[in-house]
Amino acid sequence: AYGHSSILCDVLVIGAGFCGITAIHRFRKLGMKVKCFESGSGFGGVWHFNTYPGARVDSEVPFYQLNIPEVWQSWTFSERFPGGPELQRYFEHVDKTLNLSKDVIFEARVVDCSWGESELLWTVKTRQGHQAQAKYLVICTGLLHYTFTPDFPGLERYNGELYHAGAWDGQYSVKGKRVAIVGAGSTGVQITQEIGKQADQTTVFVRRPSYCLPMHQRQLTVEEQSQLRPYYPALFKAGRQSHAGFPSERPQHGMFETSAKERTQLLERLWEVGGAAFALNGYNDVIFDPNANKVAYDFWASKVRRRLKDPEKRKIMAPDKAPYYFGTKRIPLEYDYYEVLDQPNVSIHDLRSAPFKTFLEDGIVTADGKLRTFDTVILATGFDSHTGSLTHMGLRNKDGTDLKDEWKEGVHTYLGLTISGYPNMFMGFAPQAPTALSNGPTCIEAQIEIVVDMVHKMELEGVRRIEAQPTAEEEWKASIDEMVKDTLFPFTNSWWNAANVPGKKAGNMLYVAGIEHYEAACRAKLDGWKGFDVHH
Ligand code: NA7
Repeated sequence: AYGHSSILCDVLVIGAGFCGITAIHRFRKLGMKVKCFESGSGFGGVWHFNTYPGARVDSEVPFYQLNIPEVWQSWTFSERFPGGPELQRYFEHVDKTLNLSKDVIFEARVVDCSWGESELLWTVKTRQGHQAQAKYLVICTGLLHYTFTPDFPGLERYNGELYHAGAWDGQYSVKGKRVAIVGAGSTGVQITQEIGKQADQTTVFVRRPSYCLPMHQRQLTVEEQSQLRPYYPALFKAGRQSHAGFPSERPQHGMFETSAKERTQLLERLWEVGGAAFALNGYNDVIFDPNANKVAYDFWASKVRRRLKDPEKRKIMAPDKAPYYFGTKRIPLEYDYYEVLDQPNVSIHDLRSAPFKTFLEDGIVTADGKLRTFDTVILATGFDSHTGSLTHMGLRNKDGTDLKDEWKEGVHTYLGLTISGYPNMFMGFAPQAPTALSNGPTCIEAQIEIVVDMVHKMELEGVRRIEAQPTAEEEWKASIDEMVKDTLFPFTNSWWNAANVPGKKAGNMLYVAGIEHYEAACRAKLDGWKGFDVHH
């Protein structure tokens, strides 16, 4: 078709970020013929597409990398929390080391996937005219691929520079410009932290503030990484056996089973460690008990308020009463976000007190009647999360129904790895798994190892077709909903529960009990193929 010959392979992987790369590598090791379609022009997934100023990972070295010795033995990061450009270089190193490119077709956006029952093959087509057939389809398209732009009144009229952070123009400079940034999630925080230093005037439009934690960024030396490298296998293993992918230790007791003095000492210590320590190693009841949660919020707010001299800004970014429970929405890391916000040439507009009224050709009017003009508007408004990539690729079940239509009434998966109606199809880093609550590469490694083991088991047992049972999906959903039920997560809407896109069926998308439990739960099903229809 269209001048491309059809590819025939054992495994077709879609997406070449951490997940797709892990899949290509592991299936190759099984001796299978693997090919990959990637919509972008390079490796890295979110790191390929999110090139906005300030893009940086919030997971610290050494955990945010592939647990593949030939890759990590020959790579050194320069910072505790590596930035976007360094991560892109890392992916080039991965490509070279594993010789990946020969099996990846870039600029190949999948638009059609259909299952052929007679030949037991998936046929996958791309917008650019490629076609592939494979026994197994492994979808690694990530949680955050399709950008989300809210339906802001008059936005189409605005004719200054307009960017979504997820589709940044690398050449664009904001020097001397008046810039609006909409959004204060992880992306909004990172972009504000950089753009606020470069632009002439910056206005940040905030609906709910993020509860940012101090990154305590620092340079890493070659020597300290050489010294740590022998311990990587043990560290990666400990990550796999942990909740979030980082070895961590929480107090065994609740927040109120200790004296106020000890409590404050622990919180102070974790604050000094920086990164996600305050969230990961603090008291577990913060996520269950509103009173414990309030203590965490008040501690956080007292730290942040000190860094904002402007009382109005303080009120918006760290209000007296928490606008939502601490830790129930993604916690970004920052280094001088609050100092940047406090600059006189940076203003904050509180969208809760005065929402957008309309965008004009050259600016924005808010409900309080204020008109502000801008050269540039940057939307850091997030993504059609969890399902966006899966529902925009013409992925059809055995009866020809598009997943897009099937999931309108809600997401269903089995183990977060398969979907009933989609034989011999697997997903990594998809809904109903520990994904967003964990260190990406660790969760991915656990999931892809399970998928590879399933395929290996099929091959060994002469199983030609497996398919998840709808009842098994219902049980899976019930079990993960049960886990979240007593936590404070359901009280907060965000992309974590797919509630950030109006009209989309929201709900729990996460396996909140952590990677170690997740993996055990999945593996327990493999013995005897529990929950699967199996055909030899
Ligand atoms: P997020 O976390 O979904 O943040 C989106 C931001 O945009 C957030 O501040 C939203 O406010 C704001 N937003 C979204 N819709 C609107 C409307 N209609 N009006 C005003 N403000 C709006 O996306 P990010 O790109 O920052 O981060 C995604 C993940 O990437 C991140 O969690 C990391 O894991 C990496 P809200 O908070 O909903 O009030």
